[in-house]
Amino acid sequence: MAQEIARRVEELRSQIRRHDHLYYIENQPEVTDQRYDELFTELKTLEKEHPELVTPDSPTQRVAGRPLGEFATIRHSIPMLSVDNTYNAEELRAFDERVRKQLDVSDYDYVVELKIDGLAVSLRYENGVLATGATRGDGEVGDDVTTNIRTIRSIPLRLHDGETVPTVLEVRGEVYMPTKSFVALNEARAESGEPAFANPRNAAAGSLKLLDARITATRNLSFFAYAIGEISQPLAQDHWHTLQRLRHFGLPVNPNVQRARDIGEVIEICMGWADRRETLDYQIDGMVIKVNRYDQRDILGATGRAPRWCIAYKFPAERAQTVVESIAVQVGKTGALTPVANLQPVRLAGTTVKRASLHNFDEMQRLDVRPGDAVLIEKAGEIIPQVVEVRKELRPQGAEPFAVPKRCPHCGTEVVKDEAYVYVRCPNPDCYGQLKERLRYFAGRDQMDIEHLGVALIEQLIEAGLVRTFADLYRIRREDLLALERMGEKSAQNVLKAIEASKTRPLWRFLAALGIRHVGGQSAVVLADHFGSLDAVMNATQEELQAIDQVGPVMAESIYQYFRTSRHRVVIDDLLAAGVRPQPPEPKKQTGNLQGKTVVITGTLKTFSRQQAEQAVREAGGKTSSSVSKKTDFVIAGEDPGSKLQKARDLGVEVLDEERFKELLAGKET
Ligand code: 3BD
Repeated sequence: MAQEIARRVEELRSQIRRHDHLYYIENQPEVTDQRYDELFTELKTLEKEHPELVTPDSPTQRVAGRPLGEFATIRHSIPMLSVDNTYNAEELRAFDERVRKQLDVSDYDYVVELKIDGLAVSLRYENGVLATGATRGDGEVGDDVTTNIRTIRSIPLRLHDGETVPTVLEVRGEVYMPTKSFVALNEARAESGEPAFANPRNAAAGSLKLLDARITATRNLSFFAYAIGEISQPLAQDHWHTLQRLRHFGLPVNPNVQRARDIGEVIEICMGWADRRETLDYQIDGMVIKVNRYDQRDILGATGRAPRWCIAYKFPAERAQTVVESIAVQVGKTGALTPVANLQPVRLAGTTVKRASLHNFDEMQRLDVRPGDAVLIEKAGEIIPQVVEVRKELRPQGAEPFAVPKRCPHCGTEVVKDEAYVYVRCPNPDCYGQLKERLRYFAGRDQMDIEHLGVALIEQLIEAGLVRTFADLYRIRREDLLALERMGEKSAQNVLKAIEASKTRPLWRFLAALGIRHVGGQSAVVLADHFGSLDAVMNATQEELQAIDQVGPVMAESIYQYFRTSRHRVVIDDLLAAGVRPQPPEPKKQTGNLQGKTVVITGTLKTFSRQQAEQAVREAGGKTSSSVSKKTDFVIAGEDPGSKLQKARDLGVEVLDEERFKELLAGKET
């Protein structure tokens, strides 16, 4: 029993980590927020019942959503908190009970806002001028996306002067992509063979975190303000009037914000919007309910990471019932076989759905989906439909479980089961199905970005026997192309030009394009920046890889093994021989205030966890060490510092308190 629980805890952790990675790093979530919350809640409950199982690396022990690393970072002077979720009226009433009990009065009111499906950001205005824009990140530290923020037309670069603007005004709000732009963007992506964004939030995040702000400018992002962060003098006594003031400064505040006198009104407003959400030209995924008065907010305070004066109500995801006509097996670029349900077409949230992902065979068996079953489907973040429930009471007689394939449906090779990753895979590196997916991915917009090389052409090239490896693409001749159906002179030229242009893509694109398991675009950027050259990445040891902040043991092993496989070495040599020259990243400017300094941290700090403090040192260009020596430049001493402080004094090493440390990070001279 105890063993079973320990196993379940580990399983939950590994699933949550995987979903975190898909969500935060790759921007490609696989499950709904609700499913994620379920996994997280189950883990939290088990850990509470079995505290001996809690480990420091459990997902419950940290705040998710670290910055991605390709931008400079900004530390939020006041942390950006999260909001707890509720899913029904009963939970909303329970929230109100807690508020009433703690306030011990009945004269309080709520502000009810739409929950915009976007990305939280912080905008800092200094003397009325937009100084910086940052993503929420993990709530403490976010990415500096000022250049991209400045392309958003609804964000004023200068606040209106009609009223006196505070010297420092940090506005928090949501950057979002209007539905029309979101649909158009996904259509364009589908046309060029790129994966669709799962929801407007991912589209907004993906667009805001582009390294090239010129592309951000084409994405038609917009913004709504909903809170203030740091401020030099308060704007009002309550949230409602603060929002009015922000509006007067020329900041976009959502016009549908409402005041409610009690929880009954709150619930009425929430349910009303659940039905009317289609009338908006942006997507909302719920409502946010906030106690209005600041003095009352102060009484309520916050638990760890969410204020007690605020709660989100998440709309139930739209569901539809239909029938599984058959289950098909797809092969991915790394050979993973995934089951897909072919459905009787059904309307769901604005589109007709014919297929739904079953993710993997474990998930298929967990749900017990069988051909012929009546199922409920739901759109994960509004776009990718998935089967969430089987109506077993409606199961037709004789509906048999779908057997996990023993052979690859494309090449017939016997499959192998990958215990750790719940995937069944085709081990044949020459499998036609895999080859097609690998090439498609290689040429995709987020990898080598070869324009005009879509799926149809890739299929033609493979079938004509012209392409079997990545490098073959670079050996295609004009007359090869002209021999293909539907290929004119002009198109052939365009294709050749696009292929030629891809030879000098940045190293990160090259690394991403190889299709190394667990390495997506963001991880590739991290690897390229860290190692600086293809050779260095190829020769990195597992320890060196794992020492990188955003590389976990699974990714480290995957990368290490990839480059130790002779077949992959051949692929790379072949690409280089064909003239591909991945461009090393531009060296980062060395401007940190702790450049070249060695720092030892001892004792407990008030505003940083140990990890955060170490990260701050690294970001400022310094190194941390665990022991004090003559080479130590500074010792940062928190509360209960212990023997390291004494050692520092003995050796004459400079000792800084937390305040001094923060000043140093902020750029003040020592
Ligand atoms: C919205 C926090 C507080 C200022 C904390 C009360 C969690 C995303 O329209 N108010 C809103 C919306 C989001 C908010 C607050 N009001 N926080 C709010 C919000 N009308 N979406 N959020 N966020 C924003 C978050 N993001 C990523 C990971 C974890 N949490």
